[in-house]
Amino acid sequence: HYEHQYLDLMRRIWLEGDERQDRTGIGTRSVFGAMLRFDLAHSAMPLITTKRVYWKTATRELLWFLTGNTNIRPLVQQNVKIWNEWPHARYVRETGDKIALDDFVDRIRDDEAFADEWGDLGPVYGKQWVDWPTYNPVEGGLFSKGLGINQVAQVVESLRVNPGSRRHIIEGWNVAELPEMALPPCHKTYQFYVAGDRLNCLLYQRSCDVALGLPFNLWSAALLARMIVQQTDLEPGELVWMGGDTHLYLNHEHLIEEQLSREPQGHPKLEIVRRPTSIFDYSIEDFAVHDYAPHGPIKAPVAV
Ligand code: UFP
Repeated sequence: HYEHQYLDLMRRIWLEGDERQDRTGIGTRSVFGAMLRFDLAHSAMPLITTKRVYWKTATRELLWFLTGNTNIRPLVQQNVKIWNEWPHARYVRETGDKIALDDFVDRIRDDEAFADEWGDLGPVYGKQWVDWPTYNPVEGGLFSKGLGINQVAQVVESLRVNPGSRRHIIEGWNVAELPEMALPPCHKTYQFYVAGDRLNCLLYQRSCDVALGLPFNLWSAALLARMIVQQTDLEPGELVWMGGDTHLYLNHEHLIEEQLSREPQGHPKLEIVRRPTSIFDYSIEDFAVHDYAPHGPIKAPVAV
């Protein structure tokens, strides 16, 4: 079963990883450099079955990236909570107001001006993917903003007209803008490769929370690949995932022990029920998952 790769990685990190202090202060066990490979042929998806993964949440996040929006408000309005902790922490830090997370999120949802001021994550994934900034020199050694670059549109086009290219890349790591981002990109580089009529996708992730982040990141990368497959009239190939600092948080012990005691079950498939006119026109109703009967969910706190 494809999922044994994931469980083996989790087990190896938990048993043999280096124990390290990390930015969040929680502490991790970590390995550096890891690879997983998943065959996406016949609509197969690397969806984790040893706990329930909320693939619709991850899908909504990916669709939000593709809009170029970097404010959490559209996510909050869809009840997607995954980015809420970061703007909340910034608000508490900068105002000294110790508002509870739930109350903060209600305000983001109900108060547009408040959301404009406090809901933005800075130029994270969405901005870089579809509107990477450019600069034009002006007199006096200054620069003015140029037109943004839509990397996603460019990759879809380059896959169509020049499939053999070695330059099909979507990059999130905009060095100049890292200081303005709530979190520098984790799933930072996607590369695509056409082999015959199959589209392969490689994701390089610099930092990976294997327990909470990776199930989402695998789903989203495979989903992005499938959408591009549909838009380029190719067939699904392989998803190759590569991790840099690949870790487990020490406070996720209960999740890890529980998950490692479970057996993968079933082979979920993704059906895309409609063919939108472009990569930017998908909506959540376009996706249906079949044969997903996972074990129950396992809750654990996210490290902020
Ligand atoms: N993280 C992921 N996947 C993501 C994401 C974050 O695993 O898509 F946005 C985890 C990795 C790490 C933390 O534990 O979030 C980011 O912290 P740092 O920037 O210090 O690597």
